[in-house]
Amino acid sequence: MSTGNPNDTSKPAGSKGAHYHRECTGAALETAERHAKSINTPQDDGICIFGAAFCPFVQRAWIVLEMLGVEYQYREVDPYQKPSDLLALNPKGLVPSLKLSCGDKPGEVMGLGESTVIVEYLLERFQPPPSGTTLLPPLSEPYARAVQRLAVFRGNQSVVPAFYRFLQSQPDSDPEHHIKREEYIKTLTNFTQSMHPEGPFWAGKQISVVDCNLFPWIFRTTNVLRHFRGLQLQDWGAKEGRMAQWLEAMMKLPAVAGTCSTEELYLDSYARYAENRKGTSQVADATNTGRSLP
Ligand SMILES: N[C@@H](CCC(=O)N[C@@H](CS)C(=O)NCC(=O)O)C(=O)O
Repeated sequence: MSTGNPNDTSKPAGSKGAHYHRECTGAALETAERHAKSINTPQDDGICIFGAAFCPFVQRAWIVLEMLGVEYQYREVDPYQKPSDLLALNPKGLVPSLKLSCGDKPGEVMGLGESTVIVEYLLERFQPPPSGTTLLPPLSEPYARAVQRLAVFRGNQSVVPAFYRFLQSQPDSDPEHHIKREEYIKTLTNFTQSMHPEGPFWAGKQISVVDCNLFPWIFRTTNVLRHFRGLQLQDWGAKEGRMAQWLEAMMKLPAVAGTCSTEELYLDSYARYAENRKGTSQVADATNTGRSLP
């Protein structure tokens, strides 16, 4: 039997025989390996992202790094065995965290946490981005920028917490399980309805900060929630129509596909959430106690 302790490497957090992954797999592993080399010296203005293979908050920042085409180092850490250099960057010990030597004070290393703040920081710092792909409308269109930020804000308030409420709810013992399922589907329906009608991306032809920020949970709906909660594509409008078009367009982008591990990794990693094991994570604890997510 698994101990449920995510630090147990022999039979750690997954379901029977599941393996606790301490590195990415598949396309994400290739991307991580391409970015394994340290560029974070006081001389070279480097960025290092501290990430964990399974983490959707990491994936949103990672997609943005890839979309912008910037130089960075990817450093895989176990956020449940917080290494001291992670804690030095971010006292909460959460991933993603950025390690920056950004030249404001030469030689000084600075940390930054919170995935949505990290995304905003990257968008501001790399202007224009090396890839030429801007993920927000130009500064001359402040309203259009605000609308996209509002969609991110709404997604963070709805899709993200409802995902965990549904995943952690136990079908056999939670009398509200069905309600939580319907509530989650409703957040996805609302998100789909807020999309540009023609697409393929949220705002139309161009990928935006909205797509990058929400993709990780919607992607995990296609594998984690399908596997553990039986949620099929047709149940949430993803088999055809606008959501299907959006998912297909997102998965075609190398910056997105290249941050996805294989399905096995997600199923192993989320078994502890699906069984709602005690002490799974700060996110899981907050979900169980009705607090806002960390
Ligand atoms: N609000 C944070 C949440 C980040 C977060 O919860 N990350 C998880 C991994 S998905 C973590 O580091 N968990 C470690 C813990 O629970 O102690 C963000 O947006 O960056």
